[in-house]
Amino acid sequence: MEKASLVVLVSGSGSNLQAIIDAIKNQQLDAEIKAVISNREDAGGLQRAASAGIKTFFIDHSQYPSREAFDRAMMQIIDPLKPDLVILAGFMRILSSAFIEHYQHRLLNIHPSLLPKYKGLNTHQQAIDNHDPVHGASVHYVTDELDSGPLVIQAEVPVMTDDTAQSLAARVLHEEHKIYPLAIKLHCEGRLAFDGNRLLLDKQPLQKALQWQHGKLIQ
Ligand code: NHR
Ligand code: GAR
Repeated sequence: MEKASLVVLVSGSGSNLQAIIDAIKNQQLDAEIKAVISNREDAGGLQRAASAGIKTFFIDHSQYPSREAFDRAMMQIIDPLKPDLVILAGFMRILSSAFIEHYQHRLLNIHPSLLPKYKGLNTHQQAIDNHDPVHGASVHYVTDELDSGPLVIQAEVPVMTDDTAQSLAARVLHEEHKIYPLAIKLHCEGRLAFDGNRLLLDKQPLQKALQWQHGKLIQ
């Protein structure tokens, strides 16, 4: 099978991007990152990409008259690269339906909560405030409804009584770095597919997310 091409969108430090770069380097993932795009010029993710010899693009959302105009500018960068998969890795702009439809079924996000709990922002503080015993991260395909597309993999972490949003975020991020490359690998190997809007794994409906537990994927 030909190596899959990826485009990664970031806004922040890019540690998930780094986990993907490392998985490719270590031959755990047979793919090539064609470009990394950021809406923030100071994103650590742009530096990580440059250090890995990956083409980078900075595109400032505040210079566009609408969300859709910004999204169309990103599409003009992405489309000539013909990616098999577009990856949101700490990308912080909500995307318009024009963008979502264009990359339907080949757009993945990682979200720092056990979806459907805590859609949107500030997930770690919400888990602490609600005294949740567990928290975690979810990889999902992106649909028009925010943080609600079909789930691929989830990982849980315990919430400690003395956790701050920062300490909890770090524990979650560690799991993110495991599950995101794995979900990307499943997509690139052609093991994930859609039947209408239903997600299939190895041709069977994926009723609930795969769970990452004790270093293994469990169905
Ligand atoms: N777009 C769509 N249409 N659907 C999703 O599921 C998306 C999406 C874009 C990004 C990531 C998501 C997350 O995992 C994501 C999922 C940003 C915001 C947000 O409110 C919410 C969710 C996510 C990403 N962003 C503010 C906005 O006005 C800006 C915040 C900032 O710049 O710091 O876009 O959590
Ligand atoms: C990650 O925890 C990711 O799940 C979250 O931001 C962090 C990015 O870290 N994403 C969102 O909150 C999307 N709204 P990174 O830049 O080091 O990968």
